[in-house]
Amino acid sequence: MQRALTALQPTNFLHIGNLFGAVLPMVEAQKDFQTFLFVVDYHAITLPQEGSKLNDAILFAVAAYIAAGADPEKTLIFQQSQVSQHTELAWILSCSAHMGELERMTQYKDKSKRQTESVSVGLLTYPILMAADILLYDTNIVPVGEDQKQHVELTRDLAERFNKRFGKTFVIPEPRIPEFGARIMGLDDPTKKMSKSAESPKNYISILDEPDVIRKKVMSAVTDSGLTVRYDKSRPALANLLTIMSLLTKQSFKEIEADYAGKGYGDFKKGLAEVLINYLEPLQTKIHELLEHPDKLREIVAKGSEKAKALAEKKMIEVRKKIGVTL
Ligand code: AQP
Repeated sequence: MQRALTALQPTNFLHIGNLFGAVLPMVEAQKDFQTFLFVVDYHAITLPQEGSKLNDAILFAVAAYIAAGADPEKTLIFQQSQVSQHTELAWILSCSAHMGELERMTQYKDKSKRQTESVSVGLLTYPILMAADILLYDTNIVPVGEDQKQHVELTRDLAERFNKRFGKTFVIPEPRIPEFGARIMGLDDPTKKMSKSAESPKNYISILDEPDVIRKKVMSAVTDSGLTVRYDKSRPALANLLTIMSLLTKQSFKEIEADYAGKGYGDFKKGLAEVLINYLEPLQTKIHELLEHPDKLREIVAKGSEKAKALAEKKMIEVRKKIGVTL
């Protein structure tokens, strides 16, 4: 069976972009793939974190995956830091990665620009750790949002470089970008992707947002000055809201347009807010229920991490032999 793998950084919330771009495609992949869904806590520390909050964020991420439909019986749910082979392989890969390749990464350029203090080496080299995350498990496909495509391409380059030098070792993974929902844009700025680290919470809909917060955020979402509710790429703000509506209701743009024929943006936004509230409510209830039993979540992660470690070690035995450090 082919393998699908994706991971998210732990934060105390996920936004609907994370849900539609990465988590739900992975839930879908459970039908046809052996699936790996994990929390990349070592990626999170590329930016300053408070230890106690990180711990809660890890548990929240696991609860969110399960609430969204990840089944621990089918999907290996684990924690990156508990499988030390990830950092070991990252070091080995970093010795063949080029500075120029890393400096070219759009996400590095964006995030380093936003840093007020000096930029950590980890922020620059994190795509190598991501490559290790993927290559350790002979991953065939990586369901990710559009923003991560460049990192999966770097992973492919590093794998090909290693295979060429030391003989076939790594499977070359393919990014799987959802046709729809791969790039949900910020509600306050439709030219940039919805982002957890956005300056204003008005940028995103958190999957934990309360009904009133959702109403306020949607009503204040940027729109252009048009009047009719019609999908048009040249009106990116409305196009983004229509995309979100379509993802939530599974309706086509034509069907949504028909529902709002003769009505204005205000009505459409009101409708979208209610759809979002109804969509997120059962997910929120489930997340809160799961978080009431943190020990169960810890057990799932511990079991998953143990299984992942065994698979990762198998790959590392091969890697260590190939590079010549096994005596
Ligand atoms: N706006 C988005 N639309 C669709 N998919 C998205 N993803 C992120 N933003 C969108 C996908 O969600 C996963 C999260 O990966 P991550 O935890 O490494 O975070 P990220 O890619 O850096 O994006 P975030 O979550 O918004 O955080 P910041 O603010 O740190 O950039 C990935 O599969 C990503 O593609």
